[in-house]
Amino acid sequence: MKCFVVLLVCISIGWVHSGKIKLKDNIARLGEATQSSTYRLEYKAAAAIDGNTDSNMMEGSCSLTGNDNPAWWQLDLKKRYKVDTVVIVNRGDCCSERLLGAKVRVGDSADNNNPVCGTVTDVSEETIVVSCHGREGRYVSVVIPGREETLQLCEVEVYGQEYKPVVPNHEESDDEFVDNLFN
Ligand SMILES: [Ca+2]
Repeated sequence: MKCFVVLLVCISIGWVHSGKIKLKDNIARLGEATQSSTYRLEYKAAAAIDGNTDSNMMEGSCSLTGNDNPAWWQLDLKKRYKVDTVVIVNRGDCCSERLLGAKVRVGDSADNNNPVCGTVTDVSEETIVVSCHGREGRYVSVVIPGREETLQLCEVEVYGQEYKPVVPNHEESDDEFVDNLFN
């Protein structure tokens, strides 16, 4: 009986733990995505945060803009985060070079002018990892500057922690000290 109870507890803890990991890991899934324009309805911005990393555009899980200057995709995380890593899955069935020069920006401005934490310079692999070293911000953008281009993203994963400001210790004033002494 004891063994059975222990087993049940272990299974319960494991289930809860794995649930937390899923929510904690890829914070992009908690946000809302928009883009400069949408080439066709099935290529909406949200397709890049649907949790499906299939890189074949024809499978319906990639975002695609029109031919814009600049073409951009933006994720609103709804809260400030310290962003450690952004993982981009590029389109795999065609035209991967379109993503060359794309800049990943993180910050609190909704206009895509936040500081750059990485530029795509190599599209030989479908999965591109950009390190943002804990940069703080609510918005994560992928922007192709300086030319007309179509931006295609089959998945964007964002890893980091919610930003918690450090509150300085409250120093007791003389009046508060007297109040606390006699109350
Ligand atoms: Ca996808």
